[in-house]
Amino acid sequence: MDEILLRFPIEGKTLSAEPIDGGHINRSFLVTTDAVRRYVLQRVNPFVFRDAAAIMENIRLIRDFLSDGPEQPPMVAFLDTTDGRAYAEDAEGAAWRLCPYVENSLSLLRPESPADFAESARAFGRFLHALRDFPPARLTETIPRFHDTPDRFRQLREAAEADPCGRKREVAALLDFAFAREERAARLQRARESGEVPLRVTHNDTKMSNVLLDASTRRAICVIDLDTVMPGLSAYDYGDAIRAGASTGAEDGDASELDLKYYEAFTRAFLEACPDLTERERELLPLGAWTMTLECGVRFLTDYLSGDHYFSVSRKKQNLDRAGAQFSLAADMERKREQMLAIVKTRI
Ligand code: GN1
Ligand code: MG
Repeated sequence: MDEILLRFPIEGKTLSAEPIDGGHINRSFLVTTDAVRRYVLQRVNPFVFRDAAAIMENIRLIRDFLSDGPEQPPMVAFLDTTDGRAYAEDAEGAAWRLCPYVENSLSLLRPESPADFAESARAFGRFLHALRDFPPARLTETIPRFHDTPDRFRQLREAAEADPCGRKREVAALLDFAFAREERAARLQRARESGEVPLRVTHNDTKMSNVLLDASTRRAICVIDLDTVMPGLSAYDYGDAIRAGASTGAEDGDASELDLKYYEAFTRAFLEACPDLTERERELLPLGAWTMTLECGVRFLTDYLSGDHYFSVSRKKQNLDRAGAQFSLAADMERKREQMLAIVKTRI
């Protein structure tokens, strides 16, 4: 790591680099120096992101676009290396990048109040809205078919058939749960293909922890983790945020339910920040929440069956628990469907 840090124009001498927990894919470190500034150093997971150059180029394009626009939602800026590159490569070919640490900020795994959650809705909503005129086709799909739910089901089916770790029997009930919903889960993808809702530039990983809050005011500072900013649907960003933030339990915890207070707080703030969603987009938001929840469970379950190579785990059955928690949340959304629809339809 020291050798990597030497390739960036850091102020002062490095004193320490402490791991920052939270993400399931990349590895992040808080770098402290003997100067005033602190930094975040991040290793991009090359197994998940095959083309680091494309990610950094996407981020640059968005940054340039936003800094010219009227709304200018703030973004974290990565530093070029001393030889002018967007990242440094290690001996294994993995990309490392560096940005200033935003002092006095918080990244919450889960919102601590509906007000926190509404702040994340404002941040993700503003981001979506500010990029409404950015042509999605200019971005590289850093992970192709990322929110293509039918394709996620295909991968689950393949993993269950191959069953390389002999875990299929143990997860039979979860597999039944998922496959019983496969048809409905494909509706969002159909809406994308038929063009009934517009393709936008979306963040695609809108969990609460991907918004920085000001630790004193608890207002959103900016959204972070722009690696999966790609063409997508508004329902992805809305839906993934609800999945992660409006549940009563942890992502890898016991059965979760949908907390309607959080759901409503997020929905109001999101709709306010994105005033130009079409009627059809608005109608599809509850389906988006359910689909993103189920899809995430399908991805965790696929990874459990495949031997936990994608999402990092700190204990053996963590991906299994994550899948179970997503499915219980999706089941609760089925019970609360009418209430969800009513909240989305309410005009302020
Ligand atoms: C991963 O790396 P992180 O923690 O931001 C994943 C998301 C999942 C999320 C579940 C590139 O996000 O899609 O929703 O875990 N990111 C990628 O917590 O697969
Ligand atoms: Mg991410």
